[in-house]
Amino acid sequence: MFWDKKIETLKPDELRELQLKRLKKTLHQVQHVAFYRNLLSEAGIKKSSIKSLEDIRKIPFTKKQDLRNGYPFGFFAVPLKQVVRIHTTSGTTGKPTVVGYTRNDLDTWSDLIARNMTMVGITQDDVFQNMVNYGMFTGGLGFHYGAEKIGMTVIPSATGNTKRQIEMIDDFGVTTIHCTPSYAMHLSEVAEEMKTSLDSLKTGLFGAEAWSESTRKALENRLGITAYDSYGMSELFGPGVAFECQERDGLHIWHDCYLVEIIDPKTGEPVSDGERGELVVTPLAKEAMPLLRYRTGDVTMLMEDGCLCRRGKKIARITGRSDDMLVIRGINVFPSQIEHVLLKIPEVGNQFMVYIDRINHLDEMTVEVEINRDYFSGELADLARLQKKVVKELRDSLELRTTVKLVEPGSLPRFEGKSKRVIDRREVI
Ligand code: DLL
Repeated sequence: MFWDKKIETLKPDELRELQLKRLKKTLHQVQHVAFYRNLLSEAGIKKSSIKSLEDIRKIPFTKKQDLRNGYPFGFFAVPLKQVVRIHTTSGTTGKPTVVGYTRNDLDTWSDLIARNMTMVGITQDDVFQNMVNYGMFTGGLGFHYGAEKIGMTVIPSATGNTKRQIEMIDDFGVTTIHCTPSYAMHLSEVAEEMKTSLDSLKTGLFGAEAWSESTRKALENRLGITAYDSYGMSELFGPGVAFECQERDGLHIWHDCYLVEIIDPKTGEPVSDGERGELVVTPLAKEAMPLLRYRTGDVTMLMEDGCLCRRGKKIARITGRSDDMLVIRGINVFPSQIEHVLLKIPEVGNQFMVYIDRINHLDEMTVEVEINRDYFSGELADLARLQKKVVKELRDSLELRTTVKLVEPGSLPRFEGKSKRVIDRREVI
């Protein structure tokens, strides 16, 4: 099943030709961004330097930190009046990374989502409940407009109130849901408690965080659905970058819109198909915020085996990160952000530990931090107040609820070498 059959079934040489044409257009587009003008001129790259797709390797990488340095609109390649939507990414210390979209970008993005959903047999006959955050997170509006484009009946239920979500699934005859896999597990448990079998459900689309085959099996059994993995990131529009087809063995990545490389994160050199490395992507159809060789930080590989349904290499499920970014309930968190928040509170010291667990299928983050005796009395009432303050500061900055435990000064481990302040006890694979 195809949303855009012509483009989804391009022959390899036609695809390469289109990719090269779009790469050249992207090189032209990035000239409107000072960062890229400098980057390309310093690397001695002119338009004529890029004659083939392989020549892309001459271009230096773009990193998340570069985007942060450009806050807020430094990476926009069009005047602000042509930017019709802004999203921001979670997971940065201080200011977030801003991503912008022109009207054409929004159209391209919703087309990609429509391709994904059509690929797994979803049609305008389906009723779709979108159970993710509708704010700055790209998962909400991204899926919303893709589903509307197909003509599905869309329920923008967003997050929270699981019982109400379940009632809506039952009352509205929802056939397709979208959420994080961990929320889907929670939903299935609450449905069991409510003794509701959610009979109308057929399909679950899950992404924004890593999940395993055993979670897939559990979700399929508990919810009576077929579950598909969906991958994306804000800097590459959002969701819709790669998606499983009905084979559910690797994700199709839309090669006409994303030029993919897998590199060794240490050397920056390409790795062979079938070998894991960091995914590097050059978007080929972005107007407002074009990027060159963007290092996603996500670890995957190009799969050697093709697929019956579409041409082009698939990528394997994301198995981790090449940096220290954590994905907790779909929200990106860097340990440095936690440190940043704690350092601003004088009553606590700068020694902390973070534990991440999966409790009742939901990610839970516990932060242990030492009390700073110089600033803090240690009175019981003050202790409770301080604990609440740390929870609030962390929530305001990370947009994430955490459990905070205040501990005695000197009781947390000290590190001589590289510190290991985050203990991730979730099992992914
Ligand atoms: O998570 C976009 C998205 C929304 C994808 C809804 C899928 C569904 P960000 O908030 O910018 O965007 O986070 C991007 O999340 O670099 C990965 O580390 C992680 N991630 C996203 N999808 C998957 C997945 C959205 N299917 C970051 N498996 C990425 C593993 C994923 N990790």
